[in-house]
Amino acid sequence: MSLGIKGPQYVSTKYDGSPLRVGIVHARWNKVVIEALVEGTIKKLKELGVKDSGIVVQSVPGSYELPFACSKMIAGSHVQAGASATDLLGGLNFGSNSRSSTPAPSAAIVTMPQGPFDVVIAIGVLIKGSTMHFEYICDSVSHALMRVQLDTGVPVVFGVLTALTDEQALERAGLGTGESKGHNHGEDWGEAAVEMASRTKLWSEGKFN
Ligand code: DLZ
Repeated sequence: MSLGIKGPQYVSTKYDGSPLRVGIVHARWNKVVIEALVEGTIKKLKELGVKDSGIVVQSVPGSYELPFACSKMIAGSHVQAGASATDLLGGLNFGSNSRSSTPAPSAAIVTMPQGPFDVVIAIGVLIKGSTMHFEYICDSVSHALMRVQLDTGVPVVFGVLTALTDEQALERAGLGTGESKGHNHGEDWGEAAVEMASRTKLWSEGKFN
C-alpha cells in the first residue's frame, strides 16, 4: 500500500472513553472480514478507555438490516435506562416505614443504571456482485444510517465497507494478501465513535472546547 494523503487526521485531544456506552451492530455477511473489523473496533474502543461493560454487540443477517437495528437499539437503550432508574428508586424503598434506620434488603441488590447509548457503530461488508443488489443496498443503507443519527441525535458511525472486490474488502480489514496486509478500518471506527460520543456530550452542554 502506498503512503498516500487519504485517511483521517488524528486530533491531538485525547478523549476518555471510560464513561461511554457504545452499541455495535454488525451484519453476518462476509464473515471473515466482519470478524476482523469488529475485533479492530473493539480493540480501539478499549485502548481509548471504553469498559467491557460499556460495549454491547448485536448482529443482524445483512447490511440492509443495519439502519433498523441501530434505530431499535438506540430506542431500547432508553427503555433500559428508564427501567434501571425505576429499579434504583424501588430499591430506595420510600415506603410507610421509610424512617426506619435499617435499609430494606432489596436496596443491596439494586443494579446500577444502564445509560442510553452514547454512540452506535454499524458494521457491514458489501461486496459487488453481478447484479444491481450492491448499488441498491449501499445507497439505502448509507442514507438510512445518516437519517438514524439525525433523527435520534445519537451519532452513528458508518462502519460499512462498500468494496468492488473481495481483495478490497480484505485489505480494509487488515487481511490483505499482498505485500501489505492493509489497514483495519475498524480501528478508525472505534476512534470516531469515542470522539463523536464525547463531543456530542460536550455540545449538548453548550461546551465547544
Ligand atoms: C442479499 C445480499 C447480498 C447479495 N450481498 C450482501 C453483501 O455483500 N453484504 C451484506 O451485508 N449483505 C448482503 N446481502 C443481504 C442483505 O443485506 C439483506 O440481509 C437481505 O437482503 C435480507 O434483507
